Amino acid sequence: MDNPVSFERRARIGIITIDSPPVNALGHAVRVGLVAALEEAGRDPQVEAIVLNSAGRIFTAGADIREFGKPSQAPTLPEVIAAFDRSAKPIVAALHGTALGGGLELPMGCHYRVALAGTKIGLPEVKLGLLPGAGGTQRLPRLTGAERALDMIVTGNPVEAAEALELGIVDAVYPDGIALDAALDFIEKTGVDKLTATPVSSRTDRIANTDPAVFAAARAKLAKEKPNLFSPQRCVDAVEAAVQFPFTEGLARERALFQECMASPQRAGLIHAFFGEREVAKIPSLPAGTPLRKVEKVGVIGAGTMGSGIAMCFASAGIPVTLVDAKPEALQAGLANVRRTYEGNAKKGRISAEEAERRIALVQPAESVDALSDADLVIEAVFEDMELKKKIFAALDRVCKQGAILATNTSTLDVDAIAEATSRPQDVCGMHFFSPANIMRLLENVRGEKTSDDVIATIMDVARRIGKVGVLVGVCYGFVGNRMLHQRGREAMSLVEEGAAPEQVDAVLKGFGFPMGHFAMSDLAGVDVGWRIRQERRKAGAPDAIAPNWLDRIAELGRYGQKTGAGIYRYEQGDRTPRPDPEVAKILEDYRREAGIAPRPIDDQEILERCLYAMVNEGARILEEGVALRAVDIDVIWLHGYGFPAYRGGPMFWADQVGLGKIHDTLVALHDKTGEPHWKPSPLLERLAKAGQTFASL
Ligand code: 3H9
Repeated sequence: MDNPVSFERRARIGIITIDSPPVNALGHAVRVGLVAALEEAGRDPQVEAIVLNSAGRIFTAGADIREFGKPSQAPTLPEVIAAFDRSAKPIVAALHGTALGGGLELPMGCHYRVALAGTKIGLPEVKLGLLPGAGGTQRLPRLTGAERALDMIVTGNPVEAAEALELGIVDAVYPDGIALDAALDFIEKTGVDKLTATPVSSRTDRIANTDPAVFAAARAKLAKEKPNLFSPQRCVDAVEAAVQFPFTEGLARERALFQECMASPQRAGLIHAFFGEREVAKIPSLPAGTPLRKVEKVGVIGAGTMGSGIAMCFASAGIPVTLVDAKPEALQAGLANVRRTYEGNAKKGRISAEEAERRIALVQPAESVDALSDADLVIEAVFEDMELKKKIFAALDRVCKQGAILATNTSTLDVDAIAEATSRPQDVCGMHFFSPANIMRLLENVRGEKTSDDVIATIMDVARRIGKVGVLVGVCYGFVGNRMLHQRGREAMSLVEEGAAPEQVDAVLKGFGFPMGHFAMSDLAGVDVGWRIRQERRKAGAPDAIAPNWLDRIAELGRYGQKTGAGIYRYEQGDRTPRPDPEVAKILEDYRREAGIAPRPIDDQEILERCLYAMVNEGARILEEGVALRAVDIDVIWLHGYGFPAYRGGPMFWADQVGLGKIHDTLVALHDKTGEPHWKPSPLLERLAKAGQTFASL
């Protein structure tokens, strides 16, 4: 492989260039190259100042994350940065695109930094369960003061170049052009002789008078907002060390804390989540170079909450949408929702008022599907009624141009049966958005039996264009996410039937890291929604239909959840906090008595195992059937659609950490005890457990 770092001299300036696509990560070869180039610059008597820059669209994305967990190879990143820090010749880093993590720590080891406008600059390590481990926690406070550094390091959020200038992270911002030219201009304007090789590490002016209260406040805030996370608290410890100790000691403290984070299971889970999000975009079965269909005009049918939310996904990406609803009042309500949302975004300063108007104008109303004759992609989002959907697809078949992609947003119905209502099943697929569609990042793209490869490639690309995490799934009831949720729901209901309180089940799931418990989520989504689905499943004689239970009783009483002020919990006026309700306790008591169930105390461990192992077993079945391509696809669905805690990596990754042998044995014990068929371990889980393997090994 070519050397990813090159050196050249232009007159009195030595230029070091990193060129390591795709993101100039600072892997071993780059680190070796950087040290060699710096030595060459140091040796060359004609070089008076040095520029560090890089090729491509990203300055550098930081340390090479793929090296984590492997033995480190010298020179390490801190060693490379130390060499830059002590260079006798002044070094100017030329930033463009993105400078993140080690990709900012390295420039902070230089003596000056210039950036092109718009460059994103930050230390996002905390999002990977880490802290900046190459001097970032020691040098950033020396540039910005401890308080701002703490904020950037603990949130991991980057700032743009203009703000970085205000904060003191960079010394100059250039409007556009080439970063190298900007650095050369900076040197020329300053004068080579005037540049000094004063390292950031030697500065103390910005941290000298730090109020120790900022650390206590940061710790208290984290304990409240992110009680389960390990690395944010270590970030605070490391920044505190910057103000408490001389640089070298602070650096040693940072290193020790970094190693603690590196060894934590949260780091492994978060890095799995990072790569998983990128992995799901790759569909191994698609032939290389599968062409993409053009998607420039979109139609959405159904102007309800879902349909108008989907329309906004496209409008936000600058793609015009025709929103169709046969009922004029529904159409007006949908458009009003679009307007309200965008105007609200503008009010909160998330977008400009002009941008809000531009997006609103991109959504055009129509009362008939006839308006969709030139749409490239149509997404149907009417309510779950097979006959209605078939009618709509037959109409689309008549109206839409050849090559248009016809997608259904169904969450429960058979995409293949819908496709059969058209003469072009190869163009039909599912695009299952999650509510609220304009906010939730997950998109289950459903491949029907006859969906063509180019349709699959196109909808995966569409997901990327509208900022969603698209995951390809096959046809089955509930696809991947809801099918597994159904298992968790059944267990949660059974646990309450047997004696647990709904709030106990929810507390266990929240303690595990879900943002809300199962029953609080039911109240949010509407208890009637699950009730109707259960009734349909019973009517259809589905093998996994759940027998009538206490939750049906709650729905029968009109307690539909937040929207009716009471559901499984009670709610106070204008407050969404779920509060345990004595009336529900009474309903449960009566229900158990009538059903002849003697309630028993249930411990938290049993709740956790039954809720989650049921999901893992279903996930294994889903994998076996090929409904999900890989275990990581299931993980990503749960991370982005259902709030599975990212630091646990997703249900299948988590199961691997627990040990498939242990899960298998618990499933067998539950099956022996209850005789319930759903507790029978799936053949895949059984095979992996017996071979001592993991889902990741598949
Ligand atoms: C760190 O620096 C630790 C130090 O403090 C201490 C060390 C001692 N390494 O996201 P994309 C891959 S921790 C390896 O699709 P975009 C990525 O997987 C690091 N690979 O592009 C993908 O591969 P593939 C702190 C990386 O334009 C390809 O590059 N830094 C890395 O949408 C393209 O990525 C971060 O946390 C990496 N560091 O977004 C930044 N980064 O094609 C992490 C990316 O095989 N990176 N890849 O699927 C990002 O946030 C985004 O990638 C970035 C570009 C915004 C840079």
